[in-house]
Amino acid sequence: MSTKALEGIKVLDFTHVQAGPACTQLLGQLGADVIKCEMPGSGDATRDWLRDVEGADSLYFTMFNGNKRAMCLNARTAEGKDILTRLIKQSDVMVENFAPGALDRMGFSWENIQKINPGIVLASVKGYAEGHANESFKVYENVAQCTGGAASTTGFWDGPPTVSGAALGDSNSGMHLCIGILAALQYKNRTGRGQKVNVAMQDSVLNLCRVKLRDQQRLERTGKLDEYPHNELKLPLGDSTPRGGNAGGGGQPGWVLKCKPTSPDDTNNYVYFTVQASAWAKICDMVDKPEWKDDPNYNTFEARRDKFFQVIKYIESKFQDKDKHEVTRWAAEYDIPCGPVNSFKELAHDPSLRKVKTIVEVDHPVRGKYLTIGSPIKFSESEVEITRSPMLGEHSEEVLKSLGYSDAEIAAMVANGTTALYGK
Ligand code: CAO
Repeated sequence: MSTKALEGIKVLDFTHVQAGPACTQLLGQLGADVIKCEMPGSGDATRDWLRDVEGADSLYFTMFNGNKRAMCLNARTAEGKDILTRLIKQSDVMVENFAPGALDRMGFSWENIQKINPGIVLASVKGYAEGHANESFKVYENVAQCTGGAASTTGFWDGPPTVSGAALGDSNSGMHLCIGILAALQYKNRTGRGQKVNVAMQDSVLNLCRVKLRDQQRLERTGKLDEYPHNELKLPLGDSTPRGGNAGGGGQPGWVLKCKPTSPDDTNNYVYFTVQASAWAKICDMVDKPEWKDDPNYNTFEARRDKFFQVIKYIESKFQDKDKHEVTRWAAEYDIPCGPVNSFKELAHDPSLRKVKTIVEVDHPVRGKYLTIGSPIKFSESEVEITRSPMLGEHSEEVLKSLGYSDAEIAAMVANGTTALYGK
């Protein structure tokens, strides 16, 4: 018996770019049968974005579309609408992230989809929530990082708003959508009823910026945010949650501290060091300052507030003869939360990440071997298998036949542009 958690769940994947594909890829990794539908000829635009191997699907595409089958489907033709209708009938979940209104314009409004399959879960990502003043606007990753509050609170106080390298707008929205789908499937198990699940990119970003809304309310109520660097550096706070550089986010203060480079061109020779209040005595032991332990000028969080950078500079001075990995191990000996600023070169080649299957190598018939990120969710029982992305139209014939179309009908649909078959 298969141990895959979502074995037997059929997903109609009408997604493109990143937010939707990240969601359906995870469903596929968890064992669902995901059929990605793409426009004949062109397919998902990301197939050729930032292409690094002539004639092969880009890493953008391959890294977000593993664990899926792929068929070509032009839902603008009458036959295409018939295929889509049959796919909707047999699916547990339909996922899409077209521009607002695009599915309705195709003739597949939520009302119509429900008529075709009342038990289906229709899951959508859009830039803004339904009913929001901007609900009809198109949105990409960094736009969402700005609209959701991440950019205005990231970076340094004297620099511009800054977007993160993490896909807070796209992949994060896809992960929220995945949670919504799993909840809706559970609801369907209980009630037999399908439903529509919507996730807005702005909301998904905002959901990760909860502590910044916390700080906005504290600022409005008290006019102070004592744990921000502004306090010690005598910078104006303004009237909105400011950019805090590498500050710790409030609970436990911290900063990035420079260490010895691992090589002459190492630009990531830093650790993140947390000055956890409960670990203060251990920090004093570690950096050879036992007298700070009982000094009322240093031994409480409040006492250190106006000398955080002085403390941090001193701790940093102790790291100059050790690289970030040595400092991390050293801090761990004292049970102090600390970690290296890993470069992508280090992450890509980290034997531990390979061992735990968080970075996985898969083989692709056209581009050869490539790295992708495996499931960050590990199960005691359920198998998570990571497979390569499909070629455009690789499974068109197989899926169309399973839907009941004959060879002659498929040939006619290829001829009129409703579908396309890989390699033919
Ligand atoms: N069959 C028929 N029609 C298809 C099709 C298919 N297989 N695939 C795409 N189309 C149609 C769409 O229905 C749409 O039709 P309209 O002309 O009626 O709108 C058209 O092709 C273009 O789709 P689109 O508007 O979604 O694509 P775009 O490149 O113009 O916009 C994006 C891309 C991402 C900005 C937009 O889809 C969007 O805002 N999506 C929601 C938010 C989102 O997910 N953004 C993040 C994407 S990840 O970075």
